[in-house]
Amino acid sequence: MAKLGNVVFFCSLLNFCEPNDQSKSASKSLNEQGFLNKIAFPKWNRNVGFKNGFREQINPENRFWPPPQKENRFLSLFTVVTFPNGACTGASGDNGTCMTARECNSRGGSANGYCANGFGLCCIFMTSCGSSTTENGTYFVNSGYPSTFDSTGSCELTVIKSHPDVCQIRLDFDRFTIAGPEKMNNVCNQDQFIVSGGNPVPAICGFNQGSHMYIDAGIGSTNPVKLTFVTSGNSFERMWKVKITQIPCSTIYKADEGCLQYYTGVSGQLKSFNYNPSTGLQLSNQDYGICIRMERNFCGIQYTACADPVNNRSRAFTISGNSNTPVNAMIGSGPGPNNCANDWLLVPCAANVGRLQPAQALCTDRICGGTFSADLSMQSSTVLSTVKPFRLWFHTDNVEAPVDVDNRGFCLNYVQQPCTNNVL
Ligand SMILES: [Ca+2]
Repeated sequence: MAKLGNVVFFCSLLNFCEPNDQSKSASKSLNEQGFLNKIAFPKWNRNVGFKNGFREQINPENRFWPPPQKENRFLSLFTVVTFPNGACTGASGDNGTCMTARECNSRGGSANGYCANGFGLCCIFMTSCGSSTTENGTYFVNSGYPSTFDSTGSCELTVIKSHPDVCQIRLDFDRFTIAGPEKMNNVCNQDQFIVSGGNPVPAICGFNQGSHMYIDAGIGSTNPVKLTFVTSGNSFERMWKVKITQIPCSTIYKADEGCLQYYTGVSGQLKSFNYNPSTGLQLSNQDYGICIRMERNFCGIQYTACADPVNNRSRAFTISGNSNTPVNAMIGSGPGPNNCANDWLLVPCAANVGRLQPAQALCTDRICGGTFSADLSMQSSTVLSTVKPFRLWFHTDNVEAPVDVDNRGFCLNYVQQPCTNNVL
C-alpha cells in the first residue's frame, strides 16, 4: 500500500545538487551508508573529469568500462529522490503521512513540517462536519477547532476505506469533551457520539479524552463507517479531535474480533467511558468487550481498582448501589440485592488474590456494587483471572434511579501474570 514520493532536482554539469541543507547531510550519510530512507543519489565519482565539455573517465582502470553513453550524460542532469509515504510527526505534534507538497495539496491535506530528511512534507489530514475521508490518519475535529463548539446540531464524518484490505478502524479520542449524561438514569440524551455502519457500538458522551474504540469495518470496500457527534440542549463548551486509523486485515496490530477496546502490553489501565472520580457518571446502555492482548509467556491477568485521589472512599469501581454511601462488592447473575442482574463488569472466573475465598466465590464472573472484589466484601481486592484470551465485558441497562446513584463506572489497573506453577 505504501506509495512513493518523488522529488526531482536539476543539477548543472559544473555544480553538485544543493537543494537545501538537509540534503547535504543526507548526501553525507548516503556516502557513508550507501542509502538512507530510500533516498538515492547517483554515486559521484571524484575521478571524473571534464574535457572538451564531455565527461571522460581518467582513472586508468576505467578503460575496461564501456565508453560513456550520451544517455548516461543526460541522466546525470537529474537526481530523483524517492521516499516512502510513511508515517511522520508534524511540527504541531499531529501524526501525518510523508509526501510531496504537490501530493499533499492534491489529496486535501496541509503540510506541517518536513520529513524524509527534508525531501518530503509531513501532510496532516484534518476535517470536520459534513465531509468524508479516505485518508488513513485523518483527524475529525469539531467545527471551529481548536476553539470550542457551543451550539446544537449534528456533525458527521464518513470514513471510506483507503484500501479494500482495511477491516478495522481505530478511533483515538485525543480530545473528547461533550455534555455528559443526565443525572437520573445516566443516559446520554443531550450530546452523543454515535458510530454507525460497523459493528454495534454503544453511544457515549461526556469526557473521554485518552480513550479509544475499534470499529469493525467489515470485508470489502462498501459500507462506509459514519462518525456522528450530536449536540443538543444547554450551552456547553465542546471539543473533539478524533484520530482515525485504518487497519488492514493482515496486520499484527489488528484487534481481536469482538473487542471495542483493545489493549497491549504487560500492564496498563482500563476505564469505562466518561469515568472520572470527581464528576464522571457511569453511562447507561453500554454493552461491549474489552480485550487485553496476551503477551508472550503470560498466562493470567490481575486487576486492581485505580487510586482515587478525590474521594475518601474510592469510587474507582462503583457500578451499582448508591455510591454516596459505602457499598460492598456484589457478584453473580441471579436475582437479589447482592447480585448483578442489571449492570456489571464480567471478569471470567475471577478470584481474589491473597484472600481466602468463601465457597460461593471460588470463581465468579459478574462483579458490580461499589467495591472491586470477587466476593461480597467491603474491602477491595486484587482479582485474578486465568481465562484466555484476556477479556472483560461491561454491561449497563438504561435505569439507575432510585437504587443506583452517582456511580462512576470503573478504572482498573491490569498486570499480566507470568506462566508459573501458580498461573496456568
Ligand atoms: Ca443501570
